Amino acid sequence: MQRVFSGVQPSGALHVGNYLGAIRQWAIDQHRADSFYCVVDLHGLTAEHDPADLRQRTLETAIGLLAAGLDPDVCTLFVQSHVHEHAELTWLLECTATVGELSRMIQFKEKGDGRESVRAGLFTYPVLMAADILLYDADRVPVGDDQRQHVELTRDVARRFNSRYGETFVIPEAAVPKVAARVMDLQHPERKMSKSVDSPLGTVSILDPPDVVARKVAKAVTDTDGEMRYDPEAKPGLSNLIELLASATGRSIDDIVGSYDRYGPLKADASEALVSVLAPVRARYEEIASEREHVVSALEKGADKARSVASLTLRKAQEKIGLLVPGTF
Ligand code: AQP
Repeated sequence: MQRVFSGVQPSGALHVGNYLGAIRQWAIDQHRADSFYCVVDLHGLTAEHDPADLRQRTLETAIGLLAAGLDPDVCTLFVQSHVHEHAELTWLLECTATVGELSRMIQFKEKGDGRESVRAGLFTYPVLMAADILLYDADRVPVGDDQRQHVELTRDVARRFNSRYGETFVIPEAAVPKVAARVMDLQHPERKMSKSVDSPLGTVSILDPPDVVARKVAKAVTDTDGEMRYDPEAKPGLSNLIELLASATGRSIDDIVGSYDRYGPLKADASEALVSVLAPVRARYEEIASEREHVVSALEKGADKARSVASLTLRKAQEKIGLLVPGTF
């Protein structure tokens, strides 16, 4: 059976980009593959954060994932810091990755913006992500387009480790959806929708009530030429709405482009489609949030299962790289 791994940072409220670009697929994959999903709270330390907020958001993100359809009796859902092997394997991989390849990571360049005060963890974060994936022998990593480069790095580091120290890691593949792989901010369609960027009208949370979704979509920035065309370069705002409608309904982009000649009706249908895709998630969120003990016990069970797999991979990697592993000498 194929193994799947993916994670989400508790860096803010989950948005439709996270849901359509990644998490919706996770809920499908859990029934087809041995699936491990993780709230990557250690990644949440890479930017300015408030400790109490991080704790709260970690729990809320886990509730969001359960609301989005992850079933803890079917998949393994856990919090990254509950499995210490993630941090330990990271060191071995930091001694395998190079400064040159980490310097080429687009997300570091964008988020770091050349500032000296940026946390070192933001620079090495893709190595922690490589450890997340490799610990579980994942064949496939369902992610949005922004994480494609990090999965590529994971592959390079795993191949390098395997060729220097002997077969240790499974080489994973990124699985990126055909549409909605990079949902753009509704107000600034030249940049992606982001949890950590303050854009109240540009970001649609998975918990936004229908009237709020409708207002945000109605106000979405498009263009003035009025020509119905899918062209992410020249018409990013309109193309984003077309992709949202396609992803939420399963309709093809060509079909959508051929069905509208004005932006207004397209916006109305996109907002209706988003509202209906998000309705069950919103409804489940309230229910799950009121059963806190259930969430805590699901996460504990998930961490136990994750640890049982991760500890074996870590031990194998420690032996291969030349550490004197207790019990083996
Ligand atoms: N705008 C997006 N469109 C499609 N997919 C997206 N993802 C993120 N943003 C979009 C995918 O959601 C999964 C979880 O994301 P993450 O927690 O790893 O965070 P991120 O990729 O850094 O993006 P965010 O949500 O915008 O968070 P911040 O603001 O903290 O950077 C991933 O599979 C991601 O590809």
